[in-house]
Amino acid sequence: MRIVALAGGIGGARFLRGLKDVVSPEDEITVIGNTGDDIHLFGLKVCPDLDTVMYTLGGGIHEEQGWGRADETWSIKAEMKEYGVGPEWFGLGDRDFATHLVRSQMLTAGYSLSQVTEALCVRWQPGVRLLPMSDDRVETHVRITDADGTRAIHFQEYWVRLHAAVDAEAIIPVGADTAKPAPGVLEAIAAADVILLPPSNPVVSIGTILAVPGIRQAVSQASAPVVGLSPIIGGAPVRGMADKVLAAVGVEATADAVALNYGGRAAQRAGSDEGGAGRAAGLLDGWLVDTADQDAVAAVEAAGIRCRAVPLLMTDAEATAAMARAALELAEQVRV
Ligand code: FO1
Repeated sequence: MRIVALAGGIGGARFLRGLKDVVSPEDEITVIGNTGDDIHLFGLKVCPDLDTVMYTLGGGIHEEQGWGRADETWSIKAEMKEYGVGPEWFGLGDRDFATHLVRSQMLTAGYSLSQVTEALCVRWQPGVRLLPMSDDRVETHVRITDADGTRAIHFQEYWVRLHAAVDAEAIIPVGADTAKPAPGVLEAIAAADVILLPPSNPVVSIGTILAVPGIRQAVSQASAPVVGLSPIIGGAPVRGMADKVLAAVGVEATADAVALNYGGRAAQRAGSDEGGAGRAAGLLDGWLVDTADQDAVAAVEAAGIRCRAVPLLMTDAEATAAMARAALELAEQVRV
């Protein structure tokens, strides 16, 4: 079976680890990774979401943090501080720097981000095919207003330096409108037997992937069943600050609101939906909510999206595997 997952950082990577535990050896998993979190620092290109998937599935992740390397040291960071060269707020460890050095050296030599990612994965053997959503530069910025006035700042500054403490007025995936899907992305979606939307941030992770022209349409028109898992449990994000960016796009931080924002596609699959002018094409056939959100099931089903309530807290490997199993089961139930 060919499984395609659109994934962001920590939540997505952890889910994928559980997915790997439940699939058979002959199944292929293709991950389309978000690159909107990418940031250029010290002349290097850092790809947080691609690296989190690669390190998590490859066994190098710092487990508690969910990002960066295990057994990290910080000599380079300390030396940069001595030189007074910032930013200090983004923690790049010595081992992690090697990834960014190899990536940046290859990009400078003319390799594409896809080729670089493939090369880095030769070392890490994540057990999935990891494709960047695009080889073109896309960087998510956030418009905020604070004492310094209204301005757009890089997503990482909003997330890491400000801890999303100020309201996000707008989320702008800079470059998305002219970006092209990376080689193999549209083909993987079209050839998929199952498409999964893991519990990643629906705005800045999965939303950014869908903002690359062609990707949302490809998912919406895919013959494979599309099943998502709610990143919101009991009205709050499990980790991170998804509620802050959901507010920026006018979506309530509830399990059903996130599903409705992705939209259902039962109507268009039945051929009865002429696709309202300007309305984004619906994506979902199925949606998993946590047992705490049992009362959200009816609203999701009313939108033509099959919905089930199962435990969605990735407390350990078994819980995560059970979630992945539930998602694959729901995919079979909604397969037309
Ligand atoms: N997140 C933090 O909260 N603090 C950090 O200092 C930090 C550094 C960092 C370095 C490399 C990397 O790949 C990720 C890093 N992250 C850090 C996490 C990052 O902000 C998030 O993983 C994603 O961008 C959001 O999913």
